[in-house]
Amino acid sequence: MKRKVDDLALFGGPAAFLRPLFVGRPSIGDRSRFLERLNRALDDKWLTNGGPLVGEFEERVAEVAGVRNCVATCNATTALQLLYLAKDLTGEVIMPAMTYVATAHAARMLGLTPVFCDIDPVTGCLDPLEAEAAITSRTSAVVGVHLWGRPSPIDELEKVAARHGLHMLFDAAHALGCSYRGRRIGRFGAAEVFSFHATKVVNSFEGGAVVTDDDGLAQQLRSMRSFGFGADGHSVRLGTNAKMSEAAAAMGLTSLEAFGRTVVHNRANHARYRSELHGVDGVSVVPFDDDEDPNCQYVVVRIDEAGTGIHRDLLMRVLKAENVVTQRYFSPACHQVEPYRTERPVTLPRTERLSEQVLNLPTGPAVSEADVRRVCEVVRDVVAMGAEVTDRSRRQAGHAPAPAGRANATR
Ligand code: T4K
Repeated sequence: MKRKVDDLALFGGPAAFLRPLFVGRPSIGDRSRFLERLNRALDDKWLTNGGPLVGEFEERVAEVAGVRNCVATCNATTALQLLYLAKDLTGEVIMPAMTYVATAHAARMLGLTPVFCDIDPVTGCLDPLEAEAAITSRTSAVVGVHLWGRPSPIDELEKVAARHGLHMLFDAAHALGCSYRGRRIGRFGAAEVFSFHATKVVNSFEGGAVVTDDDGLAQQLRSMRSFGFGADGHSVRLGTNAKMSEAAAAMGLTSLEAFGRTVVHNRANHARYRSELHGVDGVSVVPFDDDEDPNCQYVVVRIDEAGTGIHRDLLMRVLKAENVVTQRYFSPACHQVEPYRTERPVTLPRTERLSEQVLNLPTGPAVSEADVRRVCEVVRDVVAMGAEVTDRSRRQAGHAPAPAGRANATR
């Protein structure tokens, strides 16, 4: 227990954990199964270019998403790019700024203009009214992002896109296995994109996939991920090298086998965080709707300095010193970073407020229930002396302490 400021590791006390706890520890699954698969690929001397493991991985992912086609790629950023290209997007693309910068960069790299719109303040997902208000004669698509695995307001966004003749696409990087109104994420819009990065709920080292029920689109994407080759092995369209390797698929398949267990574990961690942090002033765990089949790969808390007396960024530093390594998904938001803040300055009040408060706490298979209890204990202790911690940190940095009663307003 941290009773006084001096007990905190940031100010010289012993760290709460001997080894760091992380947000994005990979879910590896049964290592021997992975090595078996890898050995098979090595024995067969077939490492990439349409190997059997990638094919099997695509089938499994398509099953999980309840969709006809899965086109696996080397990462999700490239998958987004291929999809934008395949759908022939032009001009402006509407999207939330509360997302990983990859959603926007994938568009900008193709010469498109990401147009950032504000979000629902609770879910953090794109607000359909804001999206509709941002449509111009140059708009070609709306890209929804299922932030932290929470589904976007899909029906409403699809209606907006249909009313204006726009393409509707979804960045589902966080949402494998999740659902929306009883339907699996993966079948919405023209296509959806998953990420299988090492930090994701299912990992293939690096990896991504476009999933779609549109057979023609899938065929086009398969060709585009492999230099635009047609059936005869000659280029028939513009393409690149975006293939997933057999080694990546071996990891993906193994991680996917553990997916069910991982989700059960993540949900238990999430529930534990909610109960342990319930009633802590200024700290609220962002809830998931159980009907949405959340994979709970992220435990997101909002830190409201008015209640905690300590700013999110200082809390993050305090926790890091305790070996609790948190993340800010997503802060700064996309419109606050280059090249967007210079190219197209915009103010998004709800995004900025959420982005200022958001903090992701460690979870995943490597984080046990006991770890969660201990992390929460530390958070409770720090918040109980939040104003004092803030003052100490200011003094350490050579600033005057906050005026009495105004500690909340300082960083
Ligand atoms: N759309 C959305 C909405 C996304 O969130 C992302 C990616 C994409 C698109 C693009 O997907 P990809 O092209 O990457 O497939 C991480 C990931 O690199 C990124 O994939 C992910 N979103 C984003 C939310 O998180 P960082 O910069 O936070 O990663 P990093 O290296 O700081 O790792 C985070 C934590 O994970 C560390 O504290 C330690 C732990 N970790 C990380 C790695 C790489 C491990 O324990 N082992 C590892 O191997 O971006």
